[in-house]
Amino acid sequence: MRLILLAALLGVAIASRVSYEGYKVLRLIPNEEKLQLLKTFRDRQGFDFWNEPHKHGEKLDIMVSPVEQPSFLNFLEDNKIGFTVLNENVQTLIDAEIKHQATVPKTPREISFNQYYRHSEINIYLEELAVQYPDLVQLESIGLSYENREMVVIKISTGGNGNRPAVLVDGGIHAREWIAPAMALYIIQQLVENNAANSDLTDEVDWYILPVLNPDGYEYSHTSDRMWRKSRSAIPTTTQVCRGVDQNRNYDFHWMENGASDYPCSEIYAGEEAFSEPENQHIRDFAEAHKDQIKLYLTFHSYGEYLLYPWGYTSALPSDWQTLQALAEEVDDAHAAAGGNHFSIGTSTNVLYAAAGGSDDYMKGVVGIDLSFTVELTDTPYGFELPASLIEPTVTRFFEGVRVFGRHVKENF
Ligand code: 0X9
Ligand code: ZN
Repeated sequence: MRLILLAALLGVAIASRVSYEGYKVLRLIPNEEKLQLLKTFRDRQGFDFWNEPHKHGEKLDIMVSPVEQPSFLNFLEDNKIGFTVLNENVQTLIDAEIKHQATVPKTPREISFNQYYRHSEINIYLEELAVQYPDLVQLESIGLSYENREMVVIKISTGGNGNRPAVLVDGGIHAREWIAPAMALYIIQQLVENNAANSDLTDEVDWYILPVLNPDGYEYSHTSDRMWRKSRSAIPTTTQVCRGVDQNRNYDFHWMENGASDYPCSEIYAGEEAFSEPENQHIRDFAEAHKDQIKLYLTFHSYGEYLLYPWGYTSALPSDWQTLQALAEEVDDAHAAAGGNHFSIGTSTNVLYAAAGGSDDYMKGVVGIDLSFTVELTDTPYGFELPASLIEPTVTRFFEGVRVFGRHVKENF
């Protein structure tokens, strides 16, 4: 009887997840004219652009539902748009991931890099570090998410009373980019639990790290829809069907000018107004409160292996672009020396696409943190569905880049 009940409950849990059975990911390399045609599919049901339409000559990955595939394939043929199939069935990967997550053993209050962690587990780990390393770690709750999850910044500092230069790091602004919180966690683990080997990064520099900037979306991507990107807010008193805001279009700097949508069902919906999202308000207030100290801002995303710096709202270059470019190149070299691929480096607009209202632009343009970078980790056919076996190689390699960022701050401020 119990077993039947359990099976029924499990059935409900599985049934309530969005299924990606038969969804394919197609990779296209459209020219400018074909790109314009493809953009018309941007907000259509059954289509999910895994990356924004890039400049021509760049790859564009689109996930297409089984229902839409026949007509879309005809469209591609009619318009002579070539493609390769990056992924035959997204659900196969998701099923493997769910199984792996359920079977790999978890040690309470410890962290490893062979699995992804839930938001509550991440917070428990941070609390444990604060207990174990009281001289190195302090926690600050910066506020609650829309669904009342506690957002905790870990401060890693060996002294200096808040007068040392600092690095601000966040991950997980986009829910489905699971490698981003994992990267933030690895930096935390290395700076705290492995401090003896990394003491040069903390002897003169403080670190503020928020592993999950979109906790509601992150949890939703674990429990209900693996491909969720946005926050989970809803506009009260409306019959709005689509929830969530793209938090990386919601910052108050040239908001909605470029590469953002005012349509609530769009994946790049910028929100009813700038800073409509409480999560973004909290990190903004935190950055403002520590702006004299913070010299470098790093925000982790996936995927595509891009090292980006402002601006994302315009193709114009910031006056100090050469400093940003040189530092990114040094980071890239360290990453490559550790066995990683080379990143594409440049401003968001010029290397990727224009998109205003991003956190990187805001931290530089409004808060005044000159050194501001978006890191798009990994470039594999798995896209966001990065198997857990690839977490460790990804985070250990990029940690070599993080060292370069940390040393730069140490040596220049
Ligand atoms: O579009 C984004 O927000 C980022 N790419 S992602 O595929 N992870 O969604 C890039 C953001 C770059 N920065 C700005 N456009 N400001
Ligand atoms: Zn992202």
